[in-house]
Formats: sequence, C-alpha cells, structure tokens
Amino acid sequence: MMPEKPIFVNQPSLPPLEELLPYLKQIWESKVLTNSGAYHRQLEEALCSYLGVPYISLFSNGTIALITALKALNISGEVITTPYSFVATAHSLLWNNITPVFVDIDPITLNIDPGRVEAVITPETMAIMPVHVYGHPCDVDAIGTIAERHNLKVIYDAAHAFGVHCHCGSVLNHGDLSVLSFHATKVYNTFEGGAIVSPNAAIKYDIDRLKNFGFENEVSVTKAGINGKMSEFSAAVGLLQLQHIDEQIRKRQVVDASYRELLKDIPGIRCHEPPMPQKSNYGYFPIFVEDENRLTRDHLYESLKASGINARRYFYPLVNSFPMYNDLELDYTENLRVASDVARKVLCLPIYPELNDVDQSRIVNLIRKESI
Ligand code: T4K
Repeated sequence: MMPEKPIFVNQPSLPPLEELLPYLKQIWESKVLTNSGAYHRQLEEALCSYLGVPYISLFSNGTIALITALKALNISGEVITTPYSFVATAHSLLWNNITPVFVDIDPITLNIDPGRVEAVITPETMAIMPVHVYGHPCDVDAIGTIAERHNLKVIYDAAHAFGVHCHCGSVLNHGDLSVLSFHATKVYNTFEGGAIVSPNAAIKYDIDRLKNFGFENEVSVTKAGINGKMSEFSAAVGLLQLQHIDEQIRKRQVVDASYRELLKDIPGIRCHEPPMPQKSNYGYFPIFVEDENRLTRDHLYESLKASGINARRYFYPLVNSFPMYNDLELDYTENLRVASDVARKVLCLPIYPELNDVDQSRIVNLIRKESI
C-alpha cells in the first residue's frame, strides 16, 4: 500500500515559478544581489503601504531583527516577556545580555497577562517584550498604559502578526517597535526574512545603520552593528508574494472555518477562540486536548505523526524550562500556571492556503477516531 503523503504544519505558499523569473532576470542583469538594492527599497515601500505602517526596515530573519530592535533602543537590565513563545523571543534578550523575566499568560488570548506585569517591575526593568501569539493581538492598551506609567519601552514580537489589525488599525503600530518574521513557515514569507516597524525616520535610520555593520558612510562606522540585511532575492520573492497575500489569507480563513465546523463535536477537543481582531491572518490553528479526552496531547501528536500528519506543539516546552534560563532567580513553577497548562494541552494543526478538503478530513477523522 502506498504511504499517504505527509502533511506539514505550516507548508510554505509559493507563487507560480514563472512569475519569479522576470525578477530573477533583473537581478542577474543588474548584478546587484544585496545591500539595499532596488527590490529591497521597493519592498520596504510596498510593505509600508500594505501593512499601514510608517517605516519599515527589512532583515535577513526575525531573530536578528529582534536582537537589533533591542540594540536600537539601548535596552539592558531586565525585560519582561512571555514564556509562551518560540525560543527566539527570549534568546534575543540573552544575545543582548538582558535578563528575561517571564510572566504568565492570559488564558483566553494566550498573550502576556498585563495584570501580572507590574508585580515584577524592578529598578532594572527597561522594557516589555510581548508576543502577539498566533497573530492574536495583545492587550496593547493595557501594556501601553503600564509602559507609560513606569517609563518602559515596548518591543512587540509580531512574528505571527503580519497584516493583523486590532481595534485601531494595524497592530504593528503599537509600542516603540514591532518585529516581523518572514520565515518560510509564516503567513507571508520571503524564504528567510524579517522586518522592524518603526514610528519615525530617526529610529529607522539608526536601525538601518545597525543592520549594516554600523556603517555611516564608506569610511565611518558609528555603531557596533551586525549583518542583518535582506538579499535582493528575498526582496524579489517578497514583492511577488505580496501580490498573492490577500488570496492566501482568504484561503486560510476557509481552512480555519472548516476546522471549527468539523471539530466542534469531538469530545475533549477545544479550538482556540480568542476575540477575533478586526483583521486576522489565520496563521495557526491551535487546539487543546482537554483532560477529559481519552488520549493525552502527546499521544494524539504521536498518532497523527505516525500517519504522516505533522502537527506541532507550539509552544511546548515553555521557554523558561530550557537550560539557559534555569538559573533565573524567580520560581516559575508557581508563577506560570496558565502557560504550563496551555503548553501541556496545545497542538497546532496544519494550516496553509493549499490544504485541501480531503487532507483536512483525513486530519479531523484521525483526531475523531483517537478521541472517542
Ligand atoms: N518570534 C516568534 C514568536 C516566532 O514564532 C519566531 C519564529 C521568531 C520570533 C523568529 O523568527 P525567524 O528568525 O524564524 O524569522 C518554525 C520556524 O522555523 C520559526 O520561524 C517559527 N517562529 C516557529 C514558530 O516555527 P520549527 O523549528 O518548528 O521549524 P521547522 O523547520 O520544524 O518547520 C515546521 C514545519 O514546516 C516542518 O515540519 C516542515 C514545514 N516546512 C518547514 C520549512 C522550513 C516546510 O514545509 N518547508 C520549509 O521550508 O520553527
């Protein structure tokens, strides 16, 4: 019997190859491969307009963009963040010699719980780094109020929040800076890539120096910068992807709605249902395997995997449990109850624009069979 084809959690969307060829021809002819070439400049402009943000700086990936965002704001000391994220969020703090202080999450949004932030502010705290987990907006108003009251910077890890709008337009306009990821597995991808959204030209200027080794001009280096530049190839892919993004998000919405319908009567399976933002991107489809289910989340994960369905436990284990975070002073076992509970139950099901009805039924039928 033929093995069934594997299904991955976030299969990248790619535009038709023939649409990329004219871009490649242009790169080949110009021989400008990187360092803020024509496509790079065009993509920055196009993204500002699509996302509704004032300034954007493109990066080679989201992690370098996070590290650079902290550098650009001269953050040191302690930063309050969430343990319920991809490791890159907290790692960006360690790469800046900053101590992460993990705070529990809200059980509905799964984002940092603003109600717990003030209790951990110390004289060393310089910033908050919340994450719009799965593209669902944080409580930006509450976080903004706390930051203002304590004179803290806010850097949003918006890796999942491409194109997301909250109650007042793009969620990327909140905080001091927002950082995007354009990794292959994201809603909008440039193979590898990322960006920092800034509110004014002065901070964009600093960020653009920092991502290019700190060069001010040919003979002057004014900052200890890094190489975080996006190549012309990635920028070209980005321009092309932008032409298809609305259609791709629309298809994701159909997959999302169909999962909700198909899963609704399976005992012990609960879909994540935070308040819907004004505009979503449907980047992830987390479910929770509740305690009353016949199987644990890990059993379900394994049996899906055995059938070629590669769901992912985003975000398990919690970041604070990794060895490089073990010597932090706070005792997190008591303080991270919600995050620990969610991390134990969550499973992100495959979601991407090309996920067809047949494959979706295959996934849901397996979950049903294992759950009843
Ligand atoms: N902040 C947050 C909140 C993030 O979630 C991330 C990244 C970052 C910051 C950092 O941004 P970047 O530096 O990555 O730009 C994946 C992604 O690698 C990572 O970008 C993402 N978050 C995270 C949530 O998911 P893994 O370790 O699960 O990736 P991987 O390679 O196992 O891919 C997952 C599945 O996708 C595979 O089973 C197969 C499929 N896949 C993957 C790739 C790379 C494909 O079909 N094609 C591909 O090219 O982390």
